[in-house]
Amino acid sequence: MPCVPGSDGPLTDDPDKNLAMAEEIGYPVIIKASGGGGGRGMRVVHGPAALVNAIALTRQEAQAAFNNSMVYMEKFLQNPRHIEIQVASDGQGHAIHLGERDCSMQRRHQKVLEEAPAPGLTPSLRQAIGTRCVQACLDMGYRGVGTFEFLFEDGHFYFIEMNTRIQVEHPVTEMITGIDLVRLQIEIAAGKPLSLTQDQVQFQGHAIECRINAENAKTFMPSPGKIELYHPPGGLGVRFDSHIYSSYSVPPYYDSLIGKLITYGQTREIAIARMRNALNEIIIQGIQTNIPLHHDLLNDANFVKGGTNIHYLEKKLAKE
Ligand code: MV4
Repeated sequence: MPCVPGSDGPLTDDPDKNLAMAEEIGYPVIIKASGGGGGRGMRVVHGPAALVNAIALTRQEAQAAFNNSMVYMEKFLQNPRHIEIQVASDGQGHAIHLGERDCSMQRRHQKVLEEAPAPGLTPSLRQAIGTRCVQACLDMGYRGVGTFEFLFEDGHFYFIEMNTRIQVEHPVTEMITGIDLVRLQIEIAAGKPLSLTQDQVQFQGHAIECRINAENAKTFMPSPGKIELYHPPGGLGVRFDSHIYSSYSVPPYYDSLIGKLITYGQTREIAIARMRNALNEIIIQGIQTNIPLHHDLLNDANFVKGGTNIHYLEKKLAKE
């Protein structure tokens, strides 16, 4: 598996060794807690003056938060995209990949919009990284659906984490493969051998998912409460996965995700056009939602061009 250049396992407490390692990798480096993930327990270090202290602090926080003080070092990639590979593996010697999703459009480690395929990724790169993930599943004896998370920069994939579950953004993969991932997961859990081979996985068209949250579109403050009026979008290539209805009360206790608006088209341009139409059509009254943010993104020249990195949204919001 291609990894970010870094320590070969957990760091020791030898300051000279750690300083030499960072020098060899090249600053900036990032110190990550082994027990962390999803953005928790990380510290970027820009030069040798801050390194030893940063390792000690990250270790302390990791011990307190995850009851695990192990930390490791990686080169810090400055402007990567977040691209992940969907897999399914039966633990009986059969594994397939279902291509990638680009999840770079995020704020504070919360994904906002995802798409498949990743703009600009070539079929040969897709096949190469997909095959690596399949091999990793076979080597591990992995059983279940899963996702290998990568940073992608300058045409190279760097593995960072694995998600051993179905994910919120799985519908974009379902739309471009026609494969029901939840069914696949249940079949695997039931002990059935994989019912699909890799050559039965064909990628067709483009899909985009906008996460609809009950929150203020500008401040991101949660906005629970009663939905007074709900009207869903529809039409060819439009899917809205949600539990809401007119008179439904969004409780204040959970994540603010209330629906996933997914559009599909033969091309990315068509998926974008259908998303713009669907965002115009959907009505959710009584609470605030982030639909205005999605309108803005779907009309953003850089998003429309495709291939924005993980910092794009936060930089865009800072400008406004
Ligand atoms: C990185 C990185 C840059 N270089 N690792 C953040 C969450 C966790 N999954 C890994 N993360 C990162 N690891 C190296 N070596 C930048 C991030 C990162 C990030 C990654 C994916 C999606 C959004 C992110 C936002 C900020 C930082």
